[in-house]
Amino acid sequence: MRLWYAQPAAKWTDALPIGNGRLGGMVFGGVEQERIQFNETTLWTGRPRNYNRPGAAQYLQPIRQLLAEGKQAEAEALAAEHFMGVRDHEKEYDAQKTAWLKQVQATTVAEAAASTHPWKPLKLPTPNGWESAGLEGLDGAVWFKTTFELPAAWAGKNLTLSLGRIRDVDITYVNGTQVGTDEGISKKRRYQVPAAVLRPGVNQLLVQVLNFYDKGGLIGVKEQQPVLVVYPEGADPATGVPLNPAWQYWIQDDKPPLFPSYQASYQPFGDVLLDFTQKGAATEYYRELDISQAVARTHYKQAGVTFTREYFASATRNALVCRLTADQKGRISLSAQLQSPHKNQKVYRIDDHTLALAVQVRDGVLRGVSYLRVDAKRGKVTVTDNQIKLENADEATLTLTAATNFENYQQANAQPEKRVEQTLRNVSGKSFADLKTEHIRDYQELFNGFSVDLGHSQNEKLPTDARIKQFSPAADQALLALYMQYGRYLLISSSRAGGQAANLQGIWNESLTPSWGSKYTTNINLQMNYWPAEVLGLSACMAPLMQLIGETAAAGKVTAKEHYNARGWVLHHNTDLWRGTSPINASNHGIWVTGAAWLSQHLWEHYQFTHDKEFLRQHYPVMKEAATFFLDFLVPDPRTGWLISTPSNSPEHGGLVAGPTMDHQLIRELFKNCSAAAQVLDTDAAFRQTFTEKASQIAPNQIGKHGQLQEWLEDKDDPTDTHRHVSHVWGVFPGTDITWDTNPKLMQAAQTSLTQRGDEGTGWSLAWKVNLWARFKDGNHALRILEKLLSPAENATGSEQGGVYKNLFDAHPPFQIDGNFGGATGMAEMLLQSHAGYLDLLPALPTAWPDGTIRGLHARGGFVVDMQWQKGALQQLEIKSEAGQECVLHYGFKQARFPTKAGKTYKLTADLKLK
Ligand code: FUC
Repeated sequence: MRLWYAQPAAKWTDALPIGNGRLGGMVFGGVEQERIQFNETTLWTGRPRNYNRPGAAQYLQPIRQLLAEGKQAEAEALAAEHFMGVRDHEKEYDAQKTAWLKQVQATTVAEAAASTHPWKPLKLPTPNGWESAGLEGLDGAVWFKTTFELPAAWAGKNLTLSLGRIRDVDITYVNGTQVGTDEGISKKRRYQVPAAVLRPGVNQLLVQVLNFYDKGGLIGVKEQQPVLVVYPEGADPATGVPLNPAWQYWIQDDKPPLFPSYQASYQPFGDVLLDFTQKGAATEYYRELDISQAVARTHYKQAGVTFTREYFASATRNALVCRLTADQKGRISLSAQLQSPHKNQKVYRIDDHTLALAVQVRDGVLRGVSYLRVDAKRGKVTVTDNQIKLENADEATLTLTAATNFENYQQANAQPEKRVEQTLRNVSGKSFADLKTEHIRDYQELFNGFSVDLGHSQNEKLPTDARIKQFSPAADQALLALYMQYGRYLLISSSRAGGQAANLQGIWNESLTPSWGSKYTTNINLQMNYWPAEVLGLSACMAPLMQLIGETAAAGKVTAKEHYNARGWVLHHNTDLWRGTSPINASNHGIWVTGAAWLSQHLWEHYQFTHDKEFLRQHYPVMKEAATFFLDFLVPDPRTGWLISTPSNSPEHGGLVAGPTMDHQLIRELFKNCSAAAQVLDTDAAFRQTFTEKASQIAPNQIGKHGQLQEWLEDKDDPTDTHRHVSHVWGVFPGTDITWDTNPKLMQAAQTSLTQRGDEGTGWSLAWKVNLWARFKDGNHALRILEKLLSPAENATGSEQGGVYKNLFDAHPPFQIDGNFGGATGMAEMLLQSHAGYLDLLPALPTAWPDGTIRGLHARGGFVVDMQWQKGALQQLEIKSEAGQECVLHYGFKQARFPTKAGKTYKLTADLKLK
């Protein structure tokens, strides 16, 4: 239950995550300097606004018509123009951009070259943008300069200058003459430099880069190809002369107009930096994250003194707490600072113990305030407007709190100062020991309900990074058990009642421009985040998702009306803090109509796992409204007469289409679940009838010419296509549309489809495949994919692949947390399934897990299962009934059923006989 390392974190994905659902911290554990990068769950860009395009609905029929006529390109073009949601700033942007360009281009190249500007050195290229070289969040006009030496033999020749890819625009000058300009991140800049421009000896190169949003600068090229070179026109680039690597840059203007954005991005908040007075080498270093307690620790010896730090994120107090101790008195001396990547920020003194950081996001209405308080045992504390100084203390406790002015998705009028003051008052006077005891008790209430043991090996003694490097399922079963528990740890840390739902990075993000905005992608990723919640006993962590569903249901009602003239609610493939529900990005993948259908499945599943009728009564209207949308939206396919979903998309694959298989599975399941829910609640008899009828008219799953389950209405799948999304097998997992019992032929076809897609993938794609192979009941195949999910994400060449970082964070790449959650769920799915009307015990047990014990697996029907197996065979079984439902069991060919009483535990033999 520990992740541990023999050295401090060198980068963010080495650092150890702590969190309480509202605050997240990444602990680096440095010796001379500690860094705790932190987040607050409501600090996002953006603001409450209308995301829907007024009048979009009038284009629905024409788009449908074009698709029916087989004119996909035309349909996408029409949709791009009239059907996508509204971007923030889209109205004013063009005029502002023109004015800004005029202003930054008024500077001549001669003026720009002046050495009086504050030029600074930079190593180029910066493959992930200049952000990765420390220019975090920089957009604007930036000049770059360097030189190159012209070989005498090239005199009189035209040259080619190769600069690689540049974000977003470059205007390139040699010796003051413009030699090229281009726009777009995919273009590889290769410019002709006419002989007449060149000089013997040293030549000057200046590049003005205009970056409007997101990452910026000279980003090189992905494949091996020399860039930042000059060579004679037509010659082999490899024979070229490299540009002088001593590049310099000057930020001419960092305030371009705000770029139009469809949705908001999750933001970092700041960093706590502790600079220790004690210098010198450390011995006996280790740092760890103990996930049984949710406490991180750093430990080392320096100059004969043993130093220990402990950190945790208290949910009950909403604070990050860190205590520093030493085994000798008076040895703790440090200066503590607060920093932030936000340009708009201020650090100031609050009182004799407290320093504050205030930040304001550049594009949006949210601001945040964080207080850092230091309480020391003996020693001296001084607070100035930029730091807290601590001298010669015996020990010290740091308390960090943070809050924003976010009130709810429609209002940003809260008082962050009041919030942090209140939190600090709440903590003051409490001893570290009491806070820690309280924290552990609170955390373990959630964490302790589950345990897993899959076997042990020598590798367990290794530091976690070494275990990852040496990982194979046979060599280290315990790393998989740790990974499973870590998924639970991460969910508890990033998703608690009162906070926001876990986003693409859970709650941890250090970048102002995180990939995909670190928001909520609803065509797989957000849902995957919550796959472990029910089965792994963390139902309580669903609360923020339930809230998100309720709020997107309200917002999505407007989208249903504006875009489809339909009743009910609709959610497309993304949402954010402000609950955007309209289609975003591009029409070839942004128009996907079944986000609400998928989220509604989580409501029904919650009921299935808990049999909480009150919950169902409360949330049934949201399910029903999601279904009502489809009553209006589905249309008969002109060819077959089946009801189909059009326009839509098989997530991010194949463009805008009529009738993707996934939609039909989702809608069928939604109708079925609504009908079942109405029956449980004894309501809406007429509706039930409609749902049942309509469900039977929806286009069925079809088997195609390659034996595959068709991804689309037409039989056009490419069996060599290894696209990461496997949307059409949604009905196998997480759906229940296709099972071995109800339709073995379709199950076989789905398996063929998955085989054709292959075993590789991004992190989440691998995780999905683990669950799917578990449902196919092929445990060995599932384990092979788990092995890939746990492979090192960073390989020797520095490039990244799907797998895990040193801190066991999942790599898409980059870090994306869904794979952690999906992977943990997949392991549960290998050991217990309950979607087919019974509890299926050890349905996909791999041969590499001959012996094991698992306690606290949850099953539909409100059952909690403890199992022990040996040599691949079930030995002991205990089932607790929480809801008093009849218990139906399958184990291989054995079956049993018995009535249960709520609250009672039943012991069974391996033959499924009640003891
Ligand atoms: C979808 C996926 C990507 C990524 C993104 C967050 O767009 O296709 O792989 O996971 O969401």
